[in-house]
Amino acid sequence: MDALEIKVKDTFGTDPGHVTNEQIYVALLELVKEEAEKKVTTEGKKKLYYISAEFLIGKLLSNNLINLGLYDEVEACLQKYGKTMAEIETIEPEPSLGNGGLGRLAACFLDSIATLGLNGDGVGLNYHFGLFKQVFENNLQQETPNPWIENKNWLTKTKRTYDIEFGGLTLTSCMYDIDVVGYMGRTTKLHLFDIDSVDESLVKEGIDFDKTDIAKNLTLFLYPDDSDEDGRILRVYQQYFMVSNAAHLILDEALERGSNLHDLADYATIQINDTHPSMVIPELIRLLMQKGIRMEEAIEIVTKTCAYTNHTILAEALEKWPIHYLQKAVPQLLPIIYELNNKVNDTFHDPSVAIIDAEDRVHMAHMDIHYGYSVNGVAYLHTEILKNSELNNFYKIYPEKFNNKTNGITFRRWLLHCNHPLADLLTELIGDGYKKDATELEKLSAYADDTAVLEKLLAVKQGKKEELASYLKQTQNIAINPDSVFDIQIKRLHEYKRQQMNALYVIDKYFEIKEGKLPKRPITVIFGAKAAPAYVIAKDIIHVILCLQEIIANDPEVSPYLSVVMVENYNVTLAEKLIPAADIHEQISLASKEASGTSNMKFMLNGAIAIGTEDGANVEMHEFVGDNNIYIFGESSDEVIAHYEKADYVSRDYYEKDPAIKRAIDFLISDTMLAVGQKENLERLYHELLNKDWFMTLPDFEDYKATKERIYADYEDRMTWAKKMLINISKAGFFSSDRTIAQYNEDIWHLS
Ligand code: AZC
Repeated sequence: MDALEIKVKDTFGTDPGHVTNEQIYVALLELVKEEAEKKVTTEGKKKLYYISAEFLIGKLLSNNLINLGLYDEVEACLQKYGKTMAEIETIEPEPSLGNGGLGRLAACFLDSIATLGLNGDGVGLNYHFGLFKQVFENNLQQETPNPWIENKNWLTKTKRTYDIEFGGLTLTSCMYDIDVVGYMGRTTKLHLFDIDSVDESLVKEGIDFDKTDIAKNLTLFLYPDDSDEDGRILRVYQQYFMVSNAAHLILDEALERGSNLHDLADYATIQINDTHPSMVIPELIRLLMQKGIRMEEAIEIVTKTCAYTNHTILAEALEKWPIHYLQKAVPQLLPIIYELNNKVNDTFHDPSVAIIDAEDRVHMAHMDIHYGYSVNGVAYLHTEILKNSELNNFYKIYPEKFNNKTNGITFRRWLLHCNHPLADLLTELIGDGYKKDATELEKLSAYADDTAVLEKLLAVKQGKKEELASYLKQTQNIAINPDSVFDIQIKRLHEYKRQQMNALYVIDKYFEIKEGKLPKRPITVIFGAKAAPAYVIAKDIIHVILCLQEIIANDPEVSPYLSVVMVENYNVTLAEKLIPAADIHEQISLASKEASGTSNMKFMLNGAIAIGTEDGANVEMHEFVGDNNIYIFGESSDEVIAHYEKADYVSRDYYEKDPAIKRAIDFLISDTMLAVGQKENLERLYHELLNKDWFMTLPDFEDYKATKERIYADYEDRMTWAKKMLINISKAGFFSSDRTIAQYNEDIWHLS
């Protein structure tokens, strides 16, 4: 009997043919948990704690089975009973414990930590609804709660609890664990802290709730709306709850392993993932002092233990908390933060590197840099920008702390799990060594001119396009033509990522088609994105895309040649369907603004070709694949930075100078758009682009358009295109998170 048969027999007293899919899911859940538990080890003196507000883990079942080496056996067993893993998978809810790249990166990193057998765990929060669920109504985004915790799930409640004190309130935490199974490796833990008193019924209309009742709302949502002060203070409560629990856990485990706390840095290293966990620094100092260590020494110990990763240069994303928020939520930290600030001021006498600014705000990143031992960016260009401009004053003080760790993705989820046919083809051609050592993908380049292989590659892509088409039809009632070219942009909605530029291009194409200039092959432009609930312009951009979708679908002159689709509630599960099906992927951020990007790597690995700016990790991709295998356009990051410095960009000049731009922008408030859209939203975006356009959509538009024409034309030479696909895949090895994590370990963590 197979493992699944035994499990079903033990649990339900029968065979898999006589139970429901839900019951099979439950049996597999149990099976995986048992197998994962067998691989928990805690070897090594030093342990890594990766603290993050987000862990965008996605569904876990298939991935865990793959990593345990059980997938094929289970799939074969299911087949015997007329079932498939694909069916079983639909039962699993997707936890949305993250928002975008930062959270997905944390999840990929845990997979690689486990795979490499490193002694490290993740620490975060157990949000009951995670990020909101997106629904579209009247071409507008609405937000609703996204429950994911069911009776049977991946969480295991542990006995670990701490009393966490806030100003005037003490809450008792409980720790839940999710096993993270490495690929043929060990199991690490994702520790998610929560409190028992959270009350889900607090959430009434949409995602609104009483933001002041901390005992009931603390872990309801990831990123609760921060457009008012109560919302922002709630975020401080959340962050402190996360790091205070983490700090207690770290000290307890270090003591258990023999530390005397003076030598904490030999037993623990903490990676602070963006600034959300930054309060771990003063909290650890506070706890060490409680245990009798003098402040000076406590500061020294913590500085040797904490390392900080920066994920963005956008000023608004670098957290600065007003002192009075901290005074309210975590008054016990303030004396320590004041002291940390005084030391900085006494040493450097430079307000630009102070922790507390003249407006009484605490700069979390500044605290991380002064009181951590490593600062890293997430792609070559990003780290250079940090060193040379954004954080230059800090770089001058601490050049030795700065280092780059170009992001990576786990090839288990983003190839083995999401694209079985491609993984099989690769194995057939180069063996399966690439599953453990991604650099082996290079071997594929031997087939760059092998027509039979190129044909197979195209067939795999076509199969995935057809799968996506039927999936979207089934799940969202969206019809797309698998014989069209799939041109995909999926990522958080943000003006710097310039979904609006893609939308303006769609408008331009719409006019060309109306004028009789028809594309050689129909084009399907697919978007997936959530906008932060309080980010008004981002929601306007979604509105425009949805309006275009409706207008074009209902225009018989245009719809045979062009269609626009915005998938609803873009999440990891959808990404797993969209990425293998993509022909072209859009990485069109304003140069200098995208720290790295990670969807670019996932698409590349799945044989899609990028159109992109020289930004983030695109720069490194470009270097690897060469000019012929990526479509680069637009101003360079130096040019963009110069515009900001000189403040010389005037969007209206472009509008007046370029008739195509004028036509596209005017269309936003045309009768055609107003017939399906909301005047207020459309006019707001129109004025924004015309009078501000802070992320410089218009200067790159002409080049973008020309490059799109080139990429669509090149797509028609199918063999040359397939060769580009193959070269992209063969060069993707560098972007494995196994490589990234090995580098973190070698340069920062030093785990044995
Ligand atoms: C993202 C960056 O925008 C993206 O470029 C990067 O690839 C990713 O982190 C992982 O490093 N940032 C976020 O998702 N969120 C924030 C607040 O920066």
